[in-house]
Amino acid sequence: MTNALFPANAAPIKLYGLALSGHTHRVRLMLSLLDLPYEEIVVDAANRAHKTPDYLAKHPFGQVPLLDDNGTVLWDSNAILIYLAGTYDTENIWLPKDPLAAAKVQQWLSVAAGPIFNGPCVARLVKLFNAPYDPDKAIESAHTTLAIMDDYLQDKAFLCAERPTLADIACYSYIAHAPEGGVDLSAYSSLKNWLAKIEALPRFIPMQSTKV
Ligand SMILES: N[C@@H](CCC(=O)N[C@@H](CS)C(=O)NCC(=O)O)C(=O)O
Repeated sequence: MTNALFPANAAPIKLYGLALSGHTHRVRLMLSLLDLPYEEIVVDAANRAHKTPDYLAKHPFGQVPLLDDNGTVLWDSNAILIYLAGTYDTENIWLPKDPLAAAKVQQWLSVAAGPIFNGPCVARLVKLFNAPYDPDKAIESAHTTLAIMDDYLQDKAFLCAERPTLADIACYSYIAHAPEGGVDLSAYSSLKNWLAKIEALPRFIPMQSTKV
């Protein structure tokens, strides 16, 4: 049974991504949670396929993920989450229509694009791909953000509501994989409970782990 809002004869949604990219994972996870048909096209990053004129015509920053939903082309993982929820959320739970509730989800999309990127994501980029960032600064920044989130989640099931929203999906991937960047999660019990609740959702799919 696939998503009731997805046109019956339409081709599967195309997701251009990378297996170890948390930005790609958050989109892959949302596609799965919404039970949408999709095919993933692995971008040949080693050969800089994401910097070719063809790819740059679709994504001016030459990054993954990129989504192509039968000709509707979108880049930026958080923007893609908003599109998917707005178009295919049969229950209207992932992105509330109420402006205040929607703004509260947006707060966490900004946390995902800012502090979570600069902390756990960058620490992992250094460890896995030798990215040219300061690892100590990224690990310290990760702990600052994770401690705030752990405290915030002490009396909450999810970031914005009793049910998961896009806020949780945007923040999940790089926090779940923070240990791969040398960021120890053991002190953050609320955060670990929150990760487990996301992992227990029907149709949850994990991101590939690495040996680091
Ligand atoms: N704000 C972007 C960030 C995406 C991003 O940083 N993607 C990385 C992989 S995780 C990438 O494509 N890096 C290659 C590059 O920037 O050239 C999003 O949310 O989609």
